[in-house]
Amino acid sequence: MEQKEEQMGLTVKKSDDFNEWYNQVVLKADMIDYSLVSGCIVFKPNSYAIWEKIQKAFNDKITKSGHKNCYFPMFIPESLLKKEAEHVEGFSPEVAWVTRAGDTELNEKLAIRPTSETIMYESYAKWIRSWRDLPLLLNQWNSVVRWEFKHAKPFLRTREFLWQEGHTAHSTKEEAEKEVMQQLFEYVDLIENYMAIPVIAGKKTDKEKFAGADYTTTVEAFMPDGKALQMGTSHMLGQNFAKVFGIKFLDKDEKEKFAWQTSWGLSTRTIGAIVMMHGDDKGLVIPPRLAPVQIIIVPIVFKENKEPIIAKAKEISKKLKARNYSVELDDRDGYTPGWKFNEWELKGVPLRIEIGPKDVASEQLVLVRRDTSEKQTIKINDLEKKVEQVLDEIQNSLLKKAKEYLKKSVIEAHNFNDFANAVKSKKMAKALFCGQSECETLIKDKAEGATCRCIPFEQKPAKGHCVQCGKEAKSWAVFGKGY
Ligand code: 87F
Repeated sequence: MEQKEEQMGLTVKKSDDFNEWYNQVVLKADMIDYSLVSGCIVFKPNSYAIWEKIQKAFNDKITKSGHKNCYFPMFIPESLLKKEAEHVEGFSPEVAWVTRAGDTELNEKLAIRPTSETIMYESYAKWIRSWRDLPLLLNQWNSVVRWEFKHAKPFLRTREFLWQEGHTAHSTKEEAEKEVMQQLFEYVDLIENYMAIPVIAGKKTDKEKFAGADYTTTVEAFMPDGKALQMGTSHMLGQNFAKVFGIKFLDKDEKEKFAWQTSWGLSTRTIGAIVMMHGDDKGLVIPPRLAPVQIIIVPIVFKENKEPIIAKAKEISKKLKARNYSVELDDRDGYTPGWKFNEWELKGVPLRIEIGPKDVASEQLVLVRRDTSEKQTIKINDLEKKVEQVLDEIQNSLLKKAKEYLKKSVIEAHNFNDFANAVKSKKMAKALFCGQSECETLIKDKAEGATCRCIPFEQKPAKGHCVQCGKEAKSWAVFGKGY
C-alpha cells in the first residue's frame, strides 16, 4: 500500500518545476491520457465532466439571449476555405486536409475545420434575405483541428481541441457591436464566477487581432508561471465576410445591405487554466461550481463497527443528492481512509466529509476543505446549510486568491527599463502605448518576446509618452509573455 501511495501522488512541487507539476497533475488526477496521435490527448471522464459543466453554464447564458445551437460539417471544400484569402493566409500551414477516401483521390481536397466561418457563412448567404431573417444567432459546440508543430501541452496546445464558436449576423453595426461586448462579458462572468479566474477584458491591437475582423476583444488571464493566457475572444467582423460571401438583406427601407457579423469562441484550454491557477502540491483543486464530484464522503470504519457508519454515510449522501450536489461515497474496502484522502485530494474534489464511530454516536461529522485543508466538526442537523456555506466559501476564496495574484502581477511601468524588468520577473507590464505595430515588434525583441495582451477597457487617462518610442500615448496597454 505504501509503495502505491508514493507512485500515485505528485513527485514535484508546483513552485519547483511548474511544467513537470502540470504534466503530473493532468495525468495523475486522471484527466487525460496521451494517444498514439502525436499532439492529441484523450479527455478522460474527470476532465470531460468539467467541460460538460462549462457547456451547461454557457449554454444557459446564450440560450437566454436567444442563441441557438447547430452543427455544420467538419469538412470544408478547398475552394470555400480559400474564398476569404486574407484571414486564412497566415493560418494555412496549420490546416489539415482529407485528400482520399479508400483508394479514390477526391476531386476536391477537404479541409478539416480549423474554425467554421467559411462553411457557415456560405449558408448564411443563402438563408438571409430580408431584415426579418435577422439577427441570426447561432452557436456550435464542436472540435477543430490546427496542425501545430510547437510542443503540445495538454489542454493548452493540442492539434485537436473542443470549443464553442458563436457566429451572428445583424442588420446594424450598433447591434453587432453590442453583441460582441455582450458575449465577451458572458465570458468574463463564466470565467470569474465559475472557473474562479479573474481576467482583464480589452481590445487586441491591430497586430494581434484576427485578420478577418474589424477589431478583436479578448479576456486575458495570468498563469502562475508568469504567462498570460487568452481565455476567450469575441470579434467584430464588420461587413468583411458579408462582402466576400454575399450575405445581403433587404432592409426596411427597401435598400439592399450587407449584414454585420460577430464571432466568438472559448475552448477546452480553459480547463488547463483551471488546473494551473488553482492546483497545488497535492494535486488538482476544482472550483465547486465546475467540480464533477463536489463532495466526497469517506467513512472511517473499523471491521467491528462498519455497518452503522456506512448506513449513516449513505443517509448523508442521499440528503446531499436531494439538494442536487454531486456526491460520492467512497466505501471501497481494502484502502485506508488516509489513502482515500490523498486520492480525492489529487483529483481536486472541493469538499470532503469524514464520518467515524464517534461522529455517528454524537450525530456529527467533519468537513474538510480541499483548498485550505481547514476542518470543522458540524452537527448532522446543520449539514445542508453548512455544506452550501463552505462550498460558497471555497468558490469565493479561490477567486479572491487568484485576484490578488493578478493584481500583484500587473506592474505599472513608466519607463522601458521598468517595463523590461517587469517582464523579466514574470509579471505583466502595464504601460502607456502609442498603438503602432512597429513599437509592438520592438518591444517583443527587447523584452523577452512580450506581446500586447490587450488594451484594457478600464482605462485611466493616458497622458504621457509611449513606453517604447516616446511619442504621444493613445492608451494604457498590458504586455506580457503569452501561451
Ligand atoms: C487556423 C487555420 C485556419 C484561427 C486558424 O477566434 C484558420 C484559422 O481563422 C482562423 N486559426 N483562426 C481565427 C479564428 C477566428 C474565430 N473563429 C470563431 C475565433 C472564435 C470563434
